[in-house]
Formats: sequence, C-alpha cells, structure tokens
Amino acid sequence: MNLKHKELAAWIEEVREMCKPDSVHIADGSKEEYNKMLQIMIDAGLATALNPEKRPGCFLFRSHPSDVARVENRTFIASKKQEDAGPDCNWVDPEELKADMRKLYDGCMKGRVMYVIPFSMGPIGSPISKIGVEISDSPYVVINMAIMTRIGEKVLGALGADGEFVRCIHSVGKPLNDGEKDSSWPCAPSIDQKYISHFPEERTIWSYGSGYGGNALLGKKCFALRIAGVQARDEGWLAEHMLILKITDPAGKVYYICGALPSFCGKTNLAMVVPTLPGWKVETIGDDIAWMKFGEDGRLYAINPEAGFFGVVPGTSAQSNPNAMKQIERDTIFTNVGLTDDGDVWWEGGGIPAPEHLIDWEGNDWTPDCGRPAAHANARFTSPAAQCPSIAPEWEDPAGVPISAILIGGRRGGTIPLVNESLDWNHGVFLGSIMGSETTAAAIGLAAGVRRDPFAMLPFMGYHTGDYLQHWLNTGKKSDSGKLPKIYFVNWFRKDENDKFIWPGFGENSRVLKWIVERLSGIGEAVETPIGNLPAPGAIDLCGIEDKISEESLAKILDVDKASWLEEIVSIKENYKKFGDRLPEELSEQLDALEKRLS
Ligand code: O2Y
Ligand code: MN
Repeated sequence: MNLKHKELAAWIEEVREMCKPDSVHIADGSKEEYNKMLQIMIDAGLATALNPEKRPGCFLFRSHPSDVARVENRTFIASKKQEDAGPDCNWVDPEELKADMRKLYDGCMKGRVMYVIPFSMGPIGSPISKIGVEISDSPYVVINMAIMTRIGEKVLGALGADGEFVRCIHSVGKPLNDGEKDSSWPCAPSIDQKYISHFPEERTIWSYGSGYGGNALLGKKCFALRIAGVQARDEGWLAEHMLILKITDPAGKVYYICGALPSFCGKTNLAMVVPTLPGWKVETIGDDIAWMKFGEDGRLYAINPEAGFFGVVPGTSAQSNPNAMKQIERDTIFTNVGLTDDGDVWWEGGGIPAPEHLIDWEGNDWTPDCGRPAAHANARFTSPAAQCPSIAPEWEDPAGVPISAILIGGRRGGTIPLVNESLDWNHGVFLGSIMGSETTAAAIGLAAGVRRDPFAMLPFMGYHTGDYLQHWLNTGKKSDSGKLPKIYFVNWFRKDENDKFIWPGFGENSRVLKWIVERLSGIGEAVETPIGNLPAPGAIDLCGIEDKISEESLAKILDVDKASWLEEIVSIKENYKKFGDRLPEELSEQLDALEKRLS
C-alpha cells in the first residue's frame, strides 16, 4: 500500500527497524483480510472455529493463564512531571521507561508479521472522532480491532497526507527463533515483563508482553480514555468511561443518557436493558466509552468512539442481558469460555445447564463436578455493535446525540440510595468524585472497604485525578445550567440484613430511568434531602412488581441515614487527602455544605 502520510511511513519504518519483524502488513480492513487472518490462526492452532450450525461466524481463543485481564499495576503514565500523573496513576520517568522498553522491543517481532492497523475512534469524519495507528505483532489484535474500531484504507483516506494520529505500539513480547513453533497464546509470561505505557504529552502508547483485551486493543482504554482524557482536558471536551442510552417514553419523546459505572457493575447489561415497563423503549448507543463535546446550541453531544462490544461473558444470560445473548449468536469472537463437544460455547451463569463434558478455557477436559469453572471469570465476547438487537439507528451519527442526564454509581450495600438527583452541576461532580464500590480484600488484592472511583475512571486516568475533577467543574462553566445534563447517583446494589439485594435490578432498572426522565420533563416528584433530591413516596413506579419489592423496602433504599452519611463524610475526607493542593476548592465547599446540611 502506498502511504501518502510521510510521517506515518517514517514512523512505521522506525518501528520496523526496532522490532525486526519478518514482514510488514498494512491492514486494509476488508472482510477478505479478516477471514484470511482467522484462517491463519486456525491453521496455526491459535483459534477454533465454532460449529457453524450453532454459532455461525464465531471463533474461540484461549489465552495464556498469565494473560487474562488488564494489569493495573503494570499500567504506567509517563508524564514529564510526576506531579501531573497524580496519586492514582503509576508514574515512571518517560525517558527511563522508553530506554527499558526499547531494549524489550529490540527484535521482539522476529519470526512474526508486523501489522499496521490504522483505526478511527468514532465514525470516520465525525468532528468528535480521532485517529490512531496501532502497530502490533498479534493477528488476534488485528481481528479484534477490526470489530472494536473502524480500521483500514478508509481511515488512511481520512488521515490524508498530514492528519494527526495517536501512535500505538504493541508486541506480545515473544519473538520466534528460526524454526520455533508458536504457542497458542504468545505473551511474556512474567508479570514484570508486561508494560502498558502511556506518554500523554506525546499522545503515544507503548504496550508490551500481553495480548489480552485492554492491554492490547490499544484503541479502547489506552487511547479512548487515558490519552483522550488528556486531549479532552487540553481541548475542552470529555472522554469518559460511560455507556450511552437512548430512552423513548410512551409519548414518543426521546432522551439520551450517559452512565458511568465501575467495571463489573453491569454496565453492558444496562446499556442493552430491556425495560419491563409497558410503552417504554431503551436502545443502545454505546456500552463502555463516551466522548462528549459541546454543540453550538450549548448542549453536550456524545459519540460512542467504539464500533463493537468487548463484554464479559460469564453471567450473561437471557435474564441479565437478552440482547447480548442474541447478539453473540453469530459473528463473534469468544475468548476463554468453555468449548462443548458439539462445537458450541458454554459459560457459568448463562442460564443453560452445564453439559456433561466440555473443554475448559485452559484446554482441559471439564465435567460439572470437577470443581473448576469452565470459563474464566473475565472471559470476553468481541462482537460488532451493529448486530446488537437494541442498537439505536443513530448510533453512528457523526454529530453525536444530545445528552440530557448522566448516571453515576457503584456497588454499595448500604448508605447510597437507589437514586439521587444532584442539586446542580457542581454537586453532581462532587457525587462523581465520591462514587465507588465496596471491595473485598480477596477480589482484586485490595483492602476491604469502599474503593472510591471518581466517574469510574480510577483505572483509566491519564493525568492527576484532582485536575480531572477540576476539568469537570470547568466544563460546567461553559454552558447555561439548563443546557447541561443533570447528574443522577444510582445504586442497584443495596442489601438487606440477610445480605440479599433489595432492588430487583436488570430490566426493573427501567423504573429508575422512568423517574429520571420524568424529572427531566418536569413531572417527576422528588423530596429535597441533605444529600440531594430523592424520589417522593410513590414516585418510583412499582406496578406489577409488588411481589419483588414492597413499598417499605423501597422506602428503606431511598432513606437518608444520617449516621451512615456522617461516617461516609469521614471516609470522603480521608480519600480527598490524596489530592493535596490539587483538590478543587469547589469540592471542599461541596463537602462542607453536605456536612452542614446533615447536622
Ligand atoms: O480485562 C480486560 O482487558 C478488559 S477490561 C474492559 C473491557 C470492556 C469494557 N470495560 C472494561 C473495564 O475494565 O472497564
Ligand atoms: Mn469498561
């Protein structure tokens, strides 16, 4: 392919000289290329084609057991100054990091093809979209990027001769000696050899040693959140870890809503929710990331920068997410699920009885009584957004969709009510700064307690979280308050004294969405409380689910327990200390005001 973009051509040559691949392939993004790549991986034993009568166009991959998820402790932000990375990023000096990584990259693609993947985050040509180029030695990355983003010749066309692009280098970190047979999931098996590095000032990403998900598909978390977060701060927009929903009320009025929920809080399920309320319709624009810019009318417009979903498979069922179940019936890549004897896939929590025998995600024989899960807990599906049954027709509108409300929330057994409407933009940002989920020490190697996760961005921060929160506050000054989205704090996870969830969740969450939409249109009833506006008694529609939740239980999860909130304030103050003098003054004021309202 003839490259018009001289800087791009020079960079490809520079990386080729460093990584020393056997050959270079510039991805054109065609269907033929996708199919050819899959065939190469099937022939090499890296991929398994599923039974076309059961799952047409679907393939299974099994990763190395050391390479199954994002590696937060090997994710680095190499800003020039350490203080710009702040308390939530692993900072490394950029020059030292580059020197170390250059040694690893030297000859790392020997025996492999170096793929050059031009990709667009967002519809090509949208004023909100941005272009990246990922160089990778993984054909698995190429086919996943082909689903998750727009790739190939059309992107090079949009880039022209001198367009800007984010430089992304990725290697699995396993060069092949002459005649050496490749493993089924090449990677650098030791955790200290994995690097997910970001150079925010240079808009550059260097990833090494992992072939999995967020570590390797560099358009997603690395570009669309960490690097784009810095671009958004500098250019005056928002790059957020948010789903985007379209809601149509029974009168046909449409509302678009974004939602920030930490990982493993059912974000994909909410993005594809099937409302249980008659007359209400919910459609999907995006399930993970939203880029928002002000339109000329002063409203925030959001695009989904991705083109596919990289969803967690275990727990996905006809009950939790019927749309995803339909979506993954065809043309989907599965990673780390069980393979049944008839060539289909199986996973825990799918609502389908376990077969008597299958091959588990590690490639071993599995029976229901063997005491091991068949699918890894972070097993994934990669599937085109366009084939999601609930996808909204305008999901690729280059202008984006105007956002009326932003949901924020986490997994909290107590204190945080089912839904709480912020008093104004700054109060909403305050709620965003304190949101988070309860963790258990065992789950992810963290101390038990609340892991505060501002706007669900903690693992995806590309710069100082204090500056990030200030950027949110500044964004609110750029438009009239009536045009800004209203911010709602939601919590589906309140538990009773027997540790059972009180709110039925899943499709019933549409009842909370209904109240939010009614508030936006001015008819929803609320009571003012010290923490925000909560649904008035009877304002959440429980029609038809009286057997699942009583008015008394609902009242319990809409209660403001003063003692718990005073404890919460102690914990928030402790957490705010880490921001030092970069804690925005407006947030200290919000905290003081909350304390006063409670006392
Ligand atoms: O473990 C990974 O590499 C994937 S993480 C992920 C994937 C899709 C959407 N969200 C997430 C996340 O961790 O938030
Ligand atoms: Mn996510």
